Amino acid sequence: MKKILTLALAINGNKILLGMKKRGFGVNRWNGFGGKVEHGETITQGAKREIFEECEIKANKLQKRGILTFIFEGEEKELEVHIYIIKKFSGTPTETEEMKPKWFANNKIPFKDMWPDDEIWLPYFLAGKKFVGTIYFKDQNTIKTHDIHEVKKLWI
Ligand code: 6OG
Repeated sequence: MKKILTLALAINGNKILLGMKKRGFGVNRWNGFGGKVEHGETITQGAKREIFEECEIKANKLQKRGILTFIFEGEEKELEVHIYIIKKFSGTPTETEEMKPKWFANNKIPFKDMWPDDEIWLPYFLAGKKFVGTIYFKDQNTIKTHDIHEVKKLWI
C-alpha cells in the first residue's frame, strides 16, 4: 500500500524554514510542512493546503524538487513523499497546533533532531537540484540502505 504525502520547505537567502512537529508521525522532529494528499486534490494542492494548515503562510509558488519513497522494514505501507521548495509565499510563518516554525541558517541545520534521511537529500535540495530515490528504514531512527540520485526532470 502506497501513501502519497507532501513536504515543503522555504529558503530565504542562507536560511531555511523548518517546523517542529508537535504531534503525530515525526513528533519532536524539525521537518518541512506537509501531510497526506486528500481525495479530489492534486498533490500540489495538497501541499499548499498543508502548508497553510501547519504554519499559516500562503504558498503562491511551489516547485517540485524531489520524490522519495520511504519503506519501513516489516511494514507494508510505503510513503511516497513529494518534496517542494516554496518559491513565493505571503504571510508570516506562525505556530499552530501541529508545527512551530523557525528559520535556520543553512550551516546550522538541526540534523540530530530531524528524520535521518534529511541529511542525505537536503544537500541536493539546498544545491537547487532535483532528485528521486528510495530509503529503506530499519526503524524510525535507523536507515538500512538508500539510493538517491539527481535527475534533470521530474515527470509527475
Ligand atoms: P502527517 O502524516 O503528520 O504528515 N515525512 C517525512 N519527512 C522526512 N523528512 N523523512 C521521513 O522519513 C518522513 N516520513 C514522513 C511527510 C507527515 C509529514 O512527515 C513527512 C509529511 O510532511 C520517514 O500528516
